[in-house]
Amino acid sequence: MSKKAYDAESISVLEGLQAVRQRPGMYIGSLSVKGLNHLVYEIVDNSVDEHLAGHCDKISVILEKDGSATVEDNGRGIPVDMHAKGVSAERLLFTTLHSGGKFDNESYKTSGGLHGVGSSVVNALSEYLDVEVKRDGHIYHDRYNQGKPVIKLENGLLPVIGNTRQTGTKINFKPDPEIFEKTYFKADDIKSRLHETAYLNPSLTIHFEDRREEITDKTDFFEPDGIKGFVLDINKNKDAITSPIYFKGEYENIEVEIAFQYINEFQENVLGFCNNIYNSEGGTHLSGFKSMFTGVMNNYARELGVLKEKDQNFTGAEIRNGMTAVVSIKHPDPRFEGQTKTKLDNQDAARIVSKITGEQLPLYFDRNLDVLKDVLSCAEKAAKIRKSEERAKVNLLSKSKYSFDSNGKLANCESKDPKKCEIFIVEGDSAGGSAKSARDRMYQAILPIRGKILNVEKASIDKVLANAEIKSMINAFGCGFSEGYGNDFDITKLRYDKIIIMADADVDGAHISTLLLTLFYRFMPELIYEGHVYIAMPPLYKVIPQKGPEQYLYDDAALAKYKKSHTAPFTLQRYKGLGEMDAEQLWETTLDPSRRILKKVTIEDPRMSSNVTDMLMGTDVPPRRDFIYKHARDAELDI
Ligand code: TSJ
Repeated sequence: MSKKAYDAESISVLEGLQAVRQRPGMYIGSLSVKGLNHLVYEIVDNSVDEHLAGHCDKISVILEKDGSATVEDNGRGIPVDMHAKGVSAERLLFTTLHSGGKFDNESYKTSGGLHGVGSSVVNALSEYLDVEVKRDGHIYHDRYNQGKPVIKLENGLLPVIGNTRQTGTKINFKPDPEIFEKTYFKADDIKSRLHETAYLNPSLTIHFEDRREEITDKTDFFEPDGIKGFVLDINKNKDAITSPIYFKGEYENIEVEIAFQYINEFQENVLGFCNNIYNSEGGTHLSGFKSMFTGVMNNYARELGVLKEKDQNFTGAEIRNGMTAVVSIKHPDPRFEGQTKTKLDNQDAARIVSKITGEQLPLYFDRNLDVLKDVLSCAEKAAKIRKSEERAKVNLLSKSKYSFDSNGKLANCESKDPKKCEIFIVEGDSAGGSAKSARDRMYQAILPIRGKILNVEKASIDKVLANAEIKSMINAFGCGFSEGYGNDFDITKLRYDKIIIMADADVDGAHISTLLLTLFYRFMPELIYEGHVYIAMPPLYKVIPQKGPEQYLYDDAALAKYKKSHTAPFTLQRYKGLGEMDAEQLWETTLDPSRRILKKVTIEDPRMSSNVTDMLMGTDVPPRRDFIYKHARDAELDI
């Protein structure tokens, strides 16, 4: 290529990265912590590819004190030799936008998680990115600022900064604060993703270090038991009915690995992965597994006489009642569809997962009849519940379908425009009364509930639906409810944009909030996924200085701060509960959209949140306290 042609090429390359900086959201999805963490995953995935290609067994991820991240592997090292286009292959990798595929056609495509970004996108969005490649006896160095190379090449080749017998790649990059709203990586999320990667790659060791705080957090993730260990980990605090069962197989270049275990719970948790990427919307691998599993188990149920001639087959959901499963496949050419492009779409994946499941399941169950019977009794339990649930639903619908608020406690708002309306779920009749007179009647509805609502984690479906407080919430929201075996929930019918939980700022209040969140999470999860659920933050204190304005303080930290900055004497009023505030105070502090503080409830990782609900509602107190403490700090405030 002539010098001129190359210059033209490099200009268009820079324009490509400039486009990434101009519209970062298009390439990384989110500019908050989620997108920030994604940069790390994107880089790590390259090393995992090198592992899948059979050349790397160690990856290290370090969150550095200066806010940068270092990812290092012991693979072959990114090729640094001159590429056809007259520039080091490494330069090309970091400066060209590529849509998957990378430049190696033998390795698996990583399919690029949520948004298919690559190393060049990370480079474009980094204040700096530093590269060290160890190969051919040398250590090569390269560096970029905001995606632009800062090192001049000699004959198109990278400078050598040392010699070594080792091979590998080390990247150190600092997300650009001009691009990202937040620049502090969330270590817990990164750790849990790395742990997951370790389960999916049982011969890979991933070292993690967080050096940002005084005490360095160091962990090695090495999971030689693979996805079987993953299933055990997901179920670690559960009452197991079977041991984890594992099988694998390969056809037409598609590798399939499956592990599943039954626990004593009325739900299923089946997770799908393709080429190490979690498929939150599921896909063909899961449908192939599920349909064959249902078929095989119904055959067994007939053979064993668990189902009599007159009985209907078990439904798939009944057969998976209590099942936790991980289905992990490796596919040479995965395709994705769905709203977030995380649903596997390849038909051959369904066929081959189904085939392998059909071959392997009987090999196991023919020899383990006790386990088979335990699994079938889970399905029988589910079928029984379904029948009582159908009866309960009929009752609920016939009693309350046409009465908007059957027990008359809802003080509805006047507007019928769901986008503008909010509903406050208020604990206690007296606080409910104050809230009713304090509210903006046009847009704010008040639903008082009495005392502690039912813990739905522990109750059967007919009890849940018979509960008056729960019924009045389902009626007020207007969308019905969903449960494992049928989905009658319709979010488009939601009557309020915000559902605001208003409970006292004490332990009992926190308990009521958790009970409500559990209810929503189990039966109306879309409310949370789509960001409609909030927690009101009533103030803990009011300070009345001898001179100057009165002020509400929302937590102890705010009080400490106030004490530091105000030395003049003041009276401190502590609110014990919402009931202590009069209507005006309640309006000023908790209802008025321009002054109140709301915490938006979000679920960051659906894989872990089921465990979280469980932990919050379980009997174990210390982890719950830690959780509330930790999340109180990083909850998103909607002010
Ligand atoms: F994302 C990235 F590019 F920044 C990056 C790549 C980051 C990190 C931490 C590691 C890597 C990476 C790339 N590790 N290992 C590799 N391997 C290759 O790029 C490679 C090496 C040799 C050959 C070959 O055919 O000889 C092919 C490839 C793709």
